[in-house]
Amino acid sequence: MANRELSKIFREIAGFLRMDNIPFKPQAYQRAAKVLDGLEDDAGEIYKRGGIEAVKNIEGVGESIASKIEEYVRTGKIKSYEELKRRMPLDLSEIIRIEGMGVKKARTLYLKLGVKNIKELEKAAKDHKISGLEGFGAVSEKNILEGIGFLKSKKGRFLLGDVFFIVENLVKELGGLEEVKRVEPAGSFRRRKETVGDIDILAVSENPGRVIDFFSSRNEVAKVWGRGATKCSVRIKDGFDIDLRVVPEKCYGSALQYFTGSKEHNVATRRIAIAKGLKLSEYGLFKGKTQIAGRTEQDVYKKLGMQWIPPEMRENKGEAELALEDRIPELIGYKDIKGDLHCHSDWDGGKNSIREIAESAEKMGYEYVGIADHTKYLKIERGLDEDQIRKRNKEIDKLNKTSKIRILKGCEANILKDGSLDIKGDVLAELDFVIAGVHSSLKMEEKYMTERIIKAIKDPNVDIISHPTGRIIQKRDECRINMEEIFKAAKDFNKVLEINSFPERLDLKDEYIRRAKEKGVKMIINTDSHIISHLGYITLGISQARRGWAEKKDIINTQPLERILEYFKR
Ligand code: DGT
Ligand code: CA
Ligand code: CA
Repeated sequence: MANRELSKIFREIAGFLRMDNIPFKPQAYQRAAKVLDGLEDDAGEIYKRGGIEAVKNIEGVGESIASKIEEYVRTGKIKSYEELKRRMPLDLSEIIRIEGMGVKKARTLYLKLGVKNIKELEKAAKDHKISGLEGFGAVSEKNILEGIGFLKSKKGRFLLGDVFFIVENLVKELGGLEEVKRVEPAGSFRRRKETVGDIDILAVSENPGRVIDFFSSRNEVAKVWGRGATKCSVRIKDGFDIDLRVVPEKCYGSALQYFTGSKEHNVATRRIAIAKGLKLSEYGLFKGKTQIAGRTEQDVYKKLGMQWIPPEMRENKGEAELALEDRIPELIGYKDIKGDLHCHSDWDGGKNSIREIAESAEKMGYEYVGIADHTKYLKIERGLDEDQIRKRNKEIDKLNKTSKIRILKGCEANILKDGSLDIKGDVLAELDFVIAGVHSSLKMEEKYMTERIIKAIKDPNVDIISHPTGRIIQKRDECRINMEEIFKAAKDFNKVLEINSFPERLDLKDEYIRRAKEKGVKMIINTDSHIISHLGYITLGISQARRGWAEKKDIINTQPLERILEYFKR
């Protein structure tokens, strides 16, 4: 898995070069990092198969970057990178994770105050050494401390989306082993919580030793915390921990139930068992000394007199009671989405052309896909003005003549400070759908922010509000908004709230999804993709919808094209 390590190094190199005001090169490294993130083939394997020439064929990789990849694959490090780090011995990738801290600021703080890491940064801010520096002020000091507070509250938790595909691949590989009969992730990962502490994997095998050996000797493993006959615990190079447990088949179901949790859900189920004169543990459901269920999870719940409960609901929020009464809702399924309506194309600085997006969407089995480029207020995202939108629409019309799936014309307009949009209504009226979102002045008081969004909801051209609360998980709080009023307005004006699937957004979050559903508000699950590899994030949004107990009927893009168009009839 050299791709992820290389992409991290290239991002850091880009940062160091930007610090030195070196032109062009940083963008090249940044671009290569982005390509590596989305690359299916491993760059290390590509090199081993075809040498440096093959590496140069990777998009965005030129002579100089290819030789760095070669050096890394052969020696495990990159000399020029080590030198950069020696000259500027600061933990750049850590520091710039703080909202509002860029490389230039990190450089100034290092040169003037010797700040090398977050700990020293916090001390400098608390001692008020930063506010006096040029380019900083009392507000930056406050923002820095706020940002550090966020990182601390993270306490070693990881974004679900950052670990998701790594864990899925690992589980698939384990499943391919001859000794492994069954294998599944459990814990918060199986419940698809937005952040996870560690990953718990459960396997069935008659030869646990072999499975543990295979797992703990893998290349990705950085450290083995401990290993026994049937379990082991490791840290992998991506920084997170995995617990693997191997259990006998006859208690796989009860172990899966136990290790999926949540702890609170387990307490509730155990109490139900006790009330029936039974005992529930990871080893099975017992009547006296006899195991009466344990092989499958279904059976465990059934013998408890309960319906099987989807893991995403197991948070002790009333699901156990519903299961006893046979009232578990039929949640939206992972294959129910018929189209993604929030895709940025290369028209607004996204990575892929509309044709490429449509082809990928078709491969995902979608019936339609919506292009929602940024509009002009967002200069850094190369937002489109009225003329550019019309030009882009012509391209979409042309592509639709041959495209197998329908490409819908949309945009993601900016909700300005006063609630108006940054693009003219007559152009919006020509689109198939309009998303509107807040991307600026995020710190308004609750009353004004709420009014601002409601004004956009009332705009007859607007169909969808993107990432309604504006939060960035572990980085930025929700904007101050009265969500109850937003739900009411969305319901009254029949507008749709987005469930944004981007790993650090997941916005609406589970709690709000559940509330919106109770209020009868329609939602849409979108990815907000800027490159086609992001289209796969849809699964994360579906997970959150399921955690919010959403059903198919609550989510409009489970509907076929005609219904969607009818919905947006304008
Ligand atoms: P995480 O890792 O913090 O994101 O959250 P989980 O839910 O994955 O928790 P973890 O890894 O500590 O344990 C995995 C599951 O094992 C947990 O969801 C329920 C079960 N479990 C662990 N410790 C206890 C316990 O003390 N009591 C009960 N009832 N269940 C437990
Ligand atoms: Ca866990
Ligand atoms: Ca664990």
